[in-house]
Amino acid sequence: MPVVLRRRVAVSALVVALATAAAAAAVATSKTTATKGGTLSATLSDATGKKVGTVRFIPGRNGRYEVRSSLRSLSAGFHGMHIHEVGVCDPAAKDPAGAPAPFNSAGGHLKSDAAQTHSDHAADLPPALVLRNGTAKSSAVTDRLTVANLLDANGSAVMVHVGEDNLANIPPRYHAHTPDASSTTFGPDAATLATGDAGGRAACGILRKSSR
Ligand SMILES: [Cu+2]
Ligand SMILES: [Zn+2]
Repeated sequence: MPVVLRRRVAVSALVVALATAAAAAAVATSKTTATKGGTLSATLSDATGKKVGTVRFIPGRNGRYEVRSSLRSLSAGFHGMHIHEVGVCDPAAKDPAGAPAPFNSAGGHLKSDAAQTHSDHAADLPPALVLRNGTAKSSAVTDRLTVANLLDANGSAVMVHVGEDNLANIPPRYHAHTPDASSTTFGPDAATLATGDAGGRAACGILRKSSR
């Protein structure tokens, strides 16, 4: 190969290498931005105002958060746990029909895309397993969340539900028996795809930047 051509090949290889490195750096930057701002935490209270523990969001590598929870004073068994889209934990909240519905003020499950359904919501976390003494500890890593989404204009809240979360795992041999036309719906119905049927809201905590 003539020297000039060899140089050209070397230069274009260098250009490709630099472009690849720049692209990698751009990806790394966007992933870091996802969890920028340090640890977030929520102090959860039940509907009587009693504190039932904390959930912390610790930034990890590649835009991941480790979600570490330490809970108490809950009933034994599994409890659905999610992030809800509004940072308002009102124990006196009501449902649209006017019936008491503690913490309904926190809205539905946080999404990073409007088309998401349960259990693919950005919000969805593994359920909490509460021991016979009422305490629960859990740690899970998620790559679905960003600080921009968690701490957007209306904030967000961590919610522990009264009941278990079915994660919308309803095989198609089941069909809905609701009074509307959805009795022809096989598998998870609209309510399940919105919430996982975890029932009422046992404890709620507004997510904030942690001072620690
Ligand atoms: Cu929830
Ligand atoms: Zn969900």
